Amino acid sequence: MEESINEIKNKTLDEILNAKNLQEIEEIRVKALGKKGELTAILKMMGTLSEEDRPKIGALVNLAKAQITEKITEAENRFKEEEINKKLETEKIDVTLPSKKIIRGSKHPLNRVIEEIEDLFVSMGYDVASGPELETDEYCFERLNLPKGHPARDMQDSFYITTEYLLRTQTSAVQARTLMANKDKTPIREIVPGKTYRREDDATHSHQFNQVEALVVDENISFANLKATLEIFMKHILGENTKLRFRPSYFPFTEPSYEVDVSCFKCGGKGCNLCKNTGWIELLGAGMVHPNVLRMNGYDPNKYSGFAFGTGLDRLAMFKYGITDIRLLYENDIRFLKQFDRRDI
Ligand code: FA5
Repeated sequence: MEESINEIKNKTLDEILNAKNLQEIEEIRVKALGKKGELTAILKMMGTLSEEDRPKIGALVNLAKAQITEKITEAENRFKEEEINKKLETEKIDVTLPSKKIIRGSKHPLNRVIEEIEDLFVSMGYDVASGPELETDEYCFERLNLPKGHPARDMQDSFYITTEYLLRTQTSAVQARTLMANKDKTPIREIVPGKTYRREDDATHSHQFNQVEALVVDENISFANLKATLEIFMKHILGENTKLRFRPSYFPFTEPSYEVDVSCFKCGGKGCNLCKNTGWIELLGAGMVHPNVLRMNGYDPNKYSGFAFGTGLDRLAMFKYGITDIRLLYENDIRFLKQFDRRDI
């Protein structure tokens, strides 16, 4: 019996040495030590042995079991480690490889300019207001001192939907809405960025474009307030060296009215192709709110005065970023838009 125990032990130890993987080790363990294993079978026969042989054989079997178990554990650990090393080798990450590029969207140049203007005016205590793009003739014209049949209506070529409704031609429509909604309450300080529509279409005129309107109404508002506000506005957007020039003009809703030019920021006023050698660029309409407009919309012109201006945002963005065709702003060409994903412009 001793001999067959040794034989099983040596054969099993040999098999352990030659095993190639964890699965083979498990098979060897079951064959020698499992419920129906060879050494287990010998233990089961112990009852048939004599009293003196029993402890001797028992000790021998236990010793063989212990040796086999030890070698099995050693082999298992070795195979597990090999497996981990193999995994580490195949799943290795090269941290020096360049990463995948994350494609990030960019802010549209118009939105950049709008946000910049909003931030500036909010910091000066203004509200940001809005109104409908599908507007009534009443708010777009009549309440701005432009009754039906007034020749100045021809200054803006409108998209009429019905005789009463049109796509608003100017953000000035919101002036009348604000005054009517506040009815004699002051101060009013608001800017209105928004889309406007006219029947026009060339490199500097689009059928849809953006304006930003400003309206201030209070007691003792004067031309000096308008001038100072416009200077802060234009210097902030176009640079500290920007100069302004007020030219007398006509708008039915302001009196006096002005067209305001800014010194050409490309040549600094010396004259170049951008400003057609004049040194100036026309940028906005402005004036003191017409007494008729105040009266018509619920404000006493003897007590209150105000100023308003309206500028084309597209033109402002074009000047600021050197864009030569307004249509580029609306074509969504990714090559054009990608130029504006820089944070420092
Ligand atoms: C007006 O629209 C007046 N509502 C401005 C105003 C407001 C005057 C408050 C007085 C008081 P005008 O039609 O000039 O004015 O347009 C203002 C600006 O809008 C222009 O200077 C120009 O920059 C821009 N603009 C006008 N038409 C177009 C167009 N088709 N495409 C792009 N920009 C345009």
